[in-house]
Amino acid sequence: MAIKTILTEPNKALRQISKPVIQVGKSEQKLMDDMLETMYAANGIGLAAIQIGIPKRIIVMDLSKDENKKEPRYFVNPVIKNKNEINSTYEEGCLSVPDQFAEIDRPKECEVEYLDYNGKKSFLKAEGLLATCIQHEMDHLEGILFIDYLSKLKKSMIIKKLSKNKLRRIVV
Ligand code: GNR
Ligand code: NI
Repeated sequence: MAIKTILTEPNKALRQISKPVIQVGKSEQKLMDDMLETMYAANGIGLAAIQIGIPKRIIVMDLSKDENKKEPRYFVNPVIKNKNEINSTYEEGCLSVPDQFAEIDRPKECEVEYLDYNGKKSFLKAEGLLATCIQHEMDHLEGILFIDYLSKLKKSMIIKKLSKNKLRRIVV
């Protein structure tokens, strides 16, 4: 397993549309292992493959609060089958938008069809933070970031800040 570098906005790679996985084989499983390790190292609760520069429709997640009780989840080629018309609001953050947070509305519940770590067809009904996180990750597969839902002004302020931080990192 290996910890990979997480791409941060602004970065065109994050805007790609990720490609479906044809078969869940050894290389996809290795990618999922690396993604999970990278996510844990960054203290995130979810990660999409594109965040480490790989445009494949793969997501990993772990919402467990207890570090000693890991509950990794893997989603390959996820598709939302149904979503609640009622929204709920969560304060979202993103490892690709470091240190920025905003309240985002999304459907409160959703049903997802996907392949698991072993390539087995699976189905999940999600609500609460799990539903929010799955939708946040599935947005990454379409090149969408949570800041895209903010006003033009708020979004441009965040991108400006991130660009400045990137420059400073090069200088120091
Ligand atoms: O770590 C993360 N926390 C989080 C909090 C609220 C809603 C979504 C998320 S996902 C984020 C990790 C990440 O960037 N995944 O793409
Ligand atoms: Ni994210």
